[in-house]
Amino acid sequence: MEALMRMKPALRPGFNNRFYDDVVNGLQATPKHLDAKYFYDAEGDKLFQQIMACGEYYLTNCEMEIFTKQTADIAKAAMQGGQPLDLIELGAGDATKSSHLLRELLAQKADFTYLPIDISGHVISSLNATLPLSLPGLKIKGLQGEYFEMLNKAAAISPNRKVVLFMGANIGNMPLPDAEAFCAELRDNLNPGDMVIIGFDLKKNPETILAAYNDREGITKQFNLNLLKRINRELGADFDVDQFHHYAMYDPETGSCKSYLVSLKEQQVHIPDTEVIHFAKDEYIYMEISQKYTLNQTEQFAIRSGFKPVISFFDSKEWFVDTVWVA
Ligand code: AVI
Repeated sequence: MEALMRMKPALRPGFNNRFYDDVVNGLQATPKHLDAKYFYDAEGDKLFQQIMACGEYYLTNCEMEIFTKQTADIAKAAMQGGQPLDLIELGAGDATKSSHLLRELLAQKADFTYLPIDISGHVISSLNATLPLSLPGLKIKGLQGEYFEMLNKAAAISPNRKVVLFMGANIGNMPLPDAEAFCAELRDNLNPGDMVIIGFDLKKNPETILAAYNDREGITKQFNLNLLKRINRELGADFDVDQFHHYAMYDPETGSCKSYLVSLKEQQVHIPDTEVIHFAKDEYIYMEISQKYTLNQTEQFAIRSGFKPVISFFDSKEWFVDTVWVA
């Protein structure tokens, strides 16, 4: 292992150069930052499952309530405009929530194919193998890769009308301008009449939001620290994770919830083949944004990116919305 770490990064077998470059650039920048997409290695996936199951993290339960209690109405909205259709899910994960919609569409004998898209090959092969067993008759074609590349592939596979699911408030992990650019690009990749169903976490009591990202058990803290551990594991760095404090804050005016890791002392971190990274005491690494919206903002967002908002589905507390836009 040590010998492997002494090799030039680009020469190591299986080395993720993109990860290395992003980490080094982020830690050499002012202020320091890391890309939240790197939270999700095997350990990060497990910690995220624990976050979703913890009491304070309301988002999953709210969206689950929408997809279990309003399944027929969501199916009706998706099927408007005729069949057959391709139901595409961006970042499908284990499809727990969307499988309720799939079951409903099967019960209604809709002519559709489910195309989950995920960056993880493991996720896609597991969905391809398990979903047809729990949902007999399901036509599934999992696509492993980047969202827009796979959307193009889906368009090339069939001319069917597309309904794109983008759930879990994943859009919240993009800063506002990036989220808008993402929606505009999504629109450019669809045809008139195609639809998207997007999950947004809504503005609510600031304490409720903050608690979701600062849970008492410290799972979110571990989730953040795991990225430093991942950098140690995969890039041979020497972060002392006990010397970083997890700090989450929510600004009710802008709706942005942000998390940081704050250095508890002046310290240095070594990453092979690059300059030493210096941390002043109290210097922070910006880790993640989880943007919260008003319904009105989501509608403006739809319009600015070339969609027409059609219908919105809320949970009973109106903390979360899955909103349907037509291209
Ligand atoms: C995946 N994403 C929507 C989560 C969120 O709520 O922003 C990620 C997360 N980060 C900390 N807790 C959950």
